[in-house]
Parts: sequence; C-alpha cells; structure tokens
Amino acid sequence: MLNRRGLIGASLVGSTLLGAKASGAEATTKLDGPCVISTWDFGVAANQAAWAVLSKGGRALDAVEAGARVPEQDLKNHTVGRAGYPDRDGHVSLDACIMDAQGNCGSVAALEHIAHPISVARRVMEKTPHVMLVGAGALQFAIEQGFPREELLTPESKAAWEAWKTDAKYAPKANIENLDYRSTTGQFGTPGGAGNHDTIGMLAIDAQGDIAGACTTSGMAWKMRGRVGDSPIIGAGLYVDNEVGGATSTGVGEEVIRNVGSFLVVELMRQGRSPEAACREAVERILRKKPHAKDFQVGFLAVNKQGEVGAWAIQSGFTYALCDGKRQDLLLPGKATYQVG
Ligand code: SD4
Repeated sequence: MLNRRGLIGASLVGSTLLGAKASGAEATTKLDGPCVISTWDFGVAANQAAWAVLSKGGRALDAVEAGARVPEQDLKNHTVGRAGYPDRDGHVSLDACIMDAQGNCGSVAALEHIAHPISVARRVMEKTPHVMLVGAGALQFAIEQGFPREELLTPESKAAWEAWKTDAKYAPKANIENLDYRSTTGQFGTPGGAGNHDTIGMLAIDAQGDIAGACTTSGMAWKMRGRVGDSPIIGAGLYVDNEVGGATSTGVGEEVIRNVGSFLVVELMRQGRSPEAACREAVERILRKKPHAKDFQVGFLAVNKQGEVGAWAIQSGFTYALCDGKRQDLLLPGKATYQVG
C-alpha cells in the first residue's frame, strides 16, 4: 500500500533500484527488459495489471490495454471510464486511444455509455479502416462489437455534478487527479476537491523490445458537451514510434493539442534528447507561447527504446508509476518548471 512516505521513499530508492545516472542536473531512470510506466498514483495498480501480461512474455499492446482497463473500472477514480465526472449537462463522455509498435492506432472520442473505451479504441484499430470514431458513431460501433451499453454516471458522480451546478464555474484544478483520488481512496488524507479531470497514459515495452501505448480519460469534468481533449488524439495525448520511444500526456488537453505534445516529445527524443529533457522542452514550449499556462497543469511522461524514462510537468504534484522485473510498485514525483505548495 502506498502512502506519502512510500512515495518519498520510492523516489529515493528508485534511482538506485532502477539505475539512475546523473548527467548534469538531469537524472535518468532506466528500466530493464519488459517494463511499463503510467501517469498518476493510480498508475501503480494499472501497471501491475499490465505487468501480469508482460511478465508472461505477452505483447506490449495487450499489456497497455489490460492496464488501462483498471482505472476505467475503478469506481473511486473520477474520472477514467465508469464513475467519471460528467460534462456540464450530466453526460459521462469518454476519450481513449491506443497505438502499437507497427504504428497502428485506434481512437474513440466523446463516447458515452461504454465503460471500457480503451478496448473500443483497440477494435477501431483492428476492425475498421479508420483511426478515430466519435460520439454516436463510436457508440454504435461499440454496441455492434458487443460492448454492453451502461449508465456510467454513478450516484457519487451525479452528486458531485449537482454540487458543481450551484456555481457552475469551469476552472480546471491542477493535480486534481491525485488530490481527488487520494481523498476517495483515503490513502493520503489529502483534502479532495471538486474533481475535474483525470487521465491515465501508459507506455509499455515487451520482451521483444516492442513499444505500445494507451491513454484513456473522461476528460475535463464539467466540460462542454462534445468537447474532446488531447487524450484520444494521436500525437497529442499519446504517440509511439517503435524506433525511438513513446510519450503520453495528462492535464489540460487544449494546451497539449496546440503543441501536438506527445509527438513533439518523441521527435525530440529522436533528435537525441533524453526522455526527461524532451518532456521538459514540450512543457516549456507551452509556457513560452502562453506564459499564463503556468496556472494549469500539463505533464508529459516518456520512455525511449533503451528503457530510459523521464517526465516533466508545468507544476509540481504530477506523479508517475514505473514497473519492471525488479519492482512493480514504484511511484515517482514528476519534476516541474514551477514548484507549488
Ligand atoms: C483532457 N488531458 O481531457 C485530459 C485530462 C487529463 O489528467 O489528462 N487529466 O484534457
């Protein structure tokens, strides 16, 4: 079980356990062999589900799908998948994408009534000539594929929405992923808040050295109906290039889309930057264009072909989970341009 001490402890042992090497101010965490990384505290449990696939010699693609399904079905997680906070009209609408080592990808956006959008995204990739299906068409496809149609708005999420409607302000709150998750799981006793966004981005390397990624979210709570964030956009919320590595993002998706963030991180790694340096440059590109974005949160997480991992966020508070054959429960704080709190 993780606790605040566990987080700090993990960050200290992580470097030796996983072999950090210092290069200037930068430290690189390297994972060995098959491995999986993902965003936020709830990434630990998701990684373990992915590890169950990877440790048996399974494919990275199967691993990231299995991993992403964990927060999708976690009723305490507002909001990836079921139990996600709704849009301002009370509709839970989900975004997800998946990408494999061959450059195949699939995506769904503004999908309602289906608890596992990541699996629908995979079907889009494997069963259609398209990359992306949205809204009513995505729902129709999911039902044709045999996914059950469900009511995803839980009583708890409905109550949060009713409470939000009293002042109905749309104000994304930095790090709500952890604040809210920790308050509902009781892990940290950190005060929760009117939760408003939450995403898992996951990247895995399998025993063949192939990389795959997945990203799934209910997006920003209280968003406008029809709003789509970065998470289902290939190149924004997720990108994988099997020659180079993969990247994923979390936070205010509009800022990530404007900069095609995950593609940028992968291209910077291709040019020789470490995962951390690439994530940092992608964050700083957002800030250079829009200095007031410092009040938002955006975090990038990346792994290169050698298993080196790095992350960077606008604000402190971002965390990411790592898992390989040596350790399956590591959680590290993301470095950030601005320290808050
Ligand atoms: C979005 N990027 O819909 C997502 C939200 C998110 O952590 O990542 N929250 O904009």
